[in-house]
Amino acid sequence: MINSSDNKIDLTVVIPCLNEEETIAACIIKCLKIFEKLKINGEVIVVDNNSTDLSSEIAQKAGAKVILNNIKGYGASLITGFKHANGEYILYADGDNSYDFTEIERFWQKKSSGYLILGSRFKGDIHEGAMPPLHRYFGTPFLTCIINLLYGIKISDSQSGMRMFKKSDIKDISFESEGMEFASEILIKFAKNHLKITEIPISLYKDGRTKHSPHLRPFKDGFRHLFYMLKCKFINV
Ligand SMILES: Nc1nc2c(ncn2[C@@H]2O[C@H](COP(=O)(O)OP(=O)(O)O)[C@@H](O)[C@H]2O)c(=O)[nH]1
Ligand SMILES: [Mg+2]
Repeated sequence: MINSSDNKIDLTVVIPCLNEEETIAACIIKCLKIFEKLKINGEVIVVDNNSTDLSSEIAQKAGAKVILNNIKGYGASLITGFKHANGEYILYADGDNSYDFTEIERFWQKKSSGYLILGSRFKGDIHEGAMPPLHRYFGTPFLTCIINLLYGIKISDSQSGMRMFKKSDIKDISFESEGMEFASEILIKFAKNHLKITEIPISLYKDGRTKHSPHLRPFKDGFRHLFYMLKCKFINV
């Protein structure tokens, strides 16, 4: 962690982590290097959800602050991470080495109050083996199309896992999704609160895992996204 004398943190990177001992250190090291390059006073927060491997120990050694979160789920971990973030801005991305944290530089150049900066893999590079064809040609385009139609937004990648916003922009927003549908919730809440969403191209690589498969369950999580989008539009108006 890099702290200036006045101790103001510019950027908090939040990484949700469940059994990512193979890749978490590489992600943190990239963050710390980019903080140094851009002279950002940054912190990395890893939110670990009872990993059964050495993720927490490795993350701590690599220079992150580790928060152990008992509530299961991707969304629950991010919500907890946001609460603990001290940075003026918050960026989050996966800890499986599929996103390139050196691309923080492009997010940082675009930083702006009132905006969610959404990394679009469809406007950038999706490397070989990085995204299953079902997600690339059906699931993500379908969910993106629905969210655009329902909420009057115009994005290309609703399922992107790399995003940045100003912490003060979410101070009056309460998030509720504990699972993967949190990716939709944050877009919906930004749209409903008249905040803007802007995209920048990012790269997606094949994750660095060899011991387990992704935590995302395509059909179950896909339906949770869809249900959440419809619920927010027609029930919790
Ligand atoms: N703390 C925590 N992290 C999670 C949980 N589920 C997934 N993650 C993390 O969230 C990120 C996204 O999960 P991933 O399996 O890569 O989903 P995918 O990229 O959509 O296939 C990874 O860094 C995971 O380790 C969870 O229940 N708790
Ligand atoms: Mg991932």
